Amino acid sequence: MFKKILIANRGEIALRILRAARELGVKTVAVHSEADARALHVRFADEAVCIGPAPAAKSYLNIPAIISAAEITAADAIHPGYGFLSENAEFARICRKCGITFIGPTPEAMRAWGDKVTARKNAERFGLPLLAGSAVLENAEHAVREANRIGYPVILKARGGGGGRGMRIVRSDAEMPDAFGSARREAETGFKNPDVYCEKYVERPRHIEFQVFADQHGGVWTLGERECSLQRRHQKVIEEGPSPAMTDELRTEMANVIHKAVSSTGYTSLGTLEFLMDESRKLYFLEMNTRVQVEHPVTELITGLDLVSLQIRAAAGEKITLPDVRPWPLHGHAIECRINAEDPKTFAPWPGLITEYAAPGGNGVRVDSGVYGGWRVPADYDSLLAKLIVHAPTRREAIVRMRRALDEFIVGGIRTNIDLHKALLSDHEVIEGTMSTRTVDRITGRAH
Ligand code: MV4
Repeated sequence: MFKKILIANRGEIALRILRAARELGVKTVAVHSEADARALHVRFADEAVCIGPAPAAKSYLNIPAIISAAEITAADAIHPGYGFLSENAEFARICRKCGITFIGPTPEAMRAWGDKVTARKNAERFGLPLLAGSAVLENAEHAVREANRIGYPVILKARGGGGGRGMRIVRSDAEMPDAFGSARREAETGFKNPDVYCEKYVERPRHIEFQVFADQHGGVWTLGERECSLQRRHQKVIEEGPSPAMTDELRTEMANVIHKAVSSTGYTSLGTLEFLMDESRKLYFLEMNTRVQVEHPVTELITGLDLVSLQIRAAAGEKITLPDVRPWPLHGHAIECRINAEDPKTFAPWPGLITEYAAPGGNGVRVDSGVYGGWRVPADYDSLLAKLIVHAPTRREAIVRMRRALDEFIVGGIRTNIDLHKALLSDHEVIEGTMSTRTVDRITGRAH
């Protein structure tokens, strides 16, 4: 096992990793920006190093400063959390070169799955279901030819993309030249790679993702799915597991194909395979996330596993002895609400001083938070304050429990999206479990 882990992140995920490390008997190093000197992760860690000014580019994305902090404190591993450097293959490669274990997949695996065209090729080769799609499009005429082969509507996507940026829906030949041009320009500015490809567009999809975990000794576990359709502008708002649209039969089938794909590519560590589900409940592979995800607690509660602890143990080379059962048995129902500091009307971030803070508790309630009363939320980072996660025997009981917990949550001094969560959890589609990626827009009004 490692002696000391440096956590290259902040907020609730930094605390989550600190806690797992402490329970494994591993010392911890926090890094922080000047804006985060009084943040909770700095207070909880055994040691803390300031790595630069508030802007992330100068601190949490500052590779030389982070590597220096690891060397000065003699940390033997770095956990990147999510966001920031977590999917940066170059950072993982530099860690390896410096003799520091990057807690995540290999740089080669990150590069292969991070490139959407290679990811699609891998998926095809190993039997994951895919939407009809193209290779990289050479020019607008090529795009028109491919769109006609696939059939409109199609969606243009950036090869280096993800998270929805640079996507264009195209419904006819006439729209293609402009859409192709702007998709390429956006891909070039956003991802420093102008390559775009196209795919059949699914109109009202659900977003369903499968959690996987693999050790370095050939052990691979597929740990059920999460339903993440409740999103606004590609930011997830509520996640739950299991998905209300999943059947035992489909879950078993997916667990088998995913197990095969993950084993065949030699993938290690935690990973998430994202799928779209169409209205006939067919699933199509979209992309793989090669990091621990914000919503991992949903899977922890329904599987009974500590995913972050497993991720650290696997990175240390431990052979993991979990039962080889497929699909992994799921217990009860979990829901996660992301509590953000934001303007309830415009959804703009609302940084500032938290004057009052009391988190809910009681049976079946978990709060992963990075904040406390008296702390000032900086304007420099994303607006996630806390994750409120509930677990109950059934979906219906989990919704009731979440409403009860939301009613208990006290955050004073800043605005939050707690009322949005209450509105979502009283919407008929959400209650019935028939939501799609359009549901949040309908409830909030599309004007924003
Ligand atoms: C799609 C799609 C429909 N058809 N691909 C958005 C994020 C990126 N990971 C993929 N995304 C989508 N890809 C095809 N072929 C619709 C979306 C999409 C979406 C996906 C998941 C969750 C929310 C979404 C909101 C809008 C669009």
